[in-house]
Amino acid sequence: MERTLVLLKPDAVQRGLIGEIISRIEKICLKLVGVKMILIDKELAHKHYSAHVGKPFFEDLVDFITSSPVVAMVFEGNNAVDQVRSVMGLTNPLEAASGTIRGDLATSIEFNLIHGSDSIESAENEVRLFFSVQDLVDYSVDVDKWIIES
Ligand code: D4T
Repeated sequence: MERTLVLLKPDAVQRGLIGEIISRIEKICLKLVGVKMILIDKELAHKHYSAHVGKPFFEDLVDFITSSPVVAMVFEGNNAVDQVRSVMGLTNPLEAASGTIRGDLATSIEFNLIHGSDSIESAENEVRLFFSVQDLVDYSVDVDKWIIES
């Protein structure tokens, strides 16, 4: 079953939006299989954002993500990667559709509340970066038969 990494960024935690954002993801029938609150250190931030090294916003991005705790989560379900990207909305909240997390709640491209893996390959790498195998829980829910395509 497909899994994806979600980070509720420091602005989401500081603004008291943890519950609201988790609720929106639960409502699209993705199952939470791992969760922890952590303070990301510079080393982890550099690894997580390695694709952005050298870009003009890289240092600000690292400063921001290490500035305050984040909630790291793994969600599982059909097309989990694309489903989360869809409910997140576009990177820039000004371009994100109404009804998406960023479109409704985020304040700027820097303070855009949430990270979600952008491909199945990055999801596998990112889940490994933030969670060990024993941190993730394998369980079924009774509504699976209404959710999981066979
Ligand atoms: P993340 O990676 O946080 O899920 O965001 P996206 O996948 O939607 O967007 P991204 O990788 O292009 O950007 C990563 C991160 O950098 C911030 N950012 C981005 C920024 O501060 N200024 C910028 O110009 C861009 C493009 C926002 C998200």
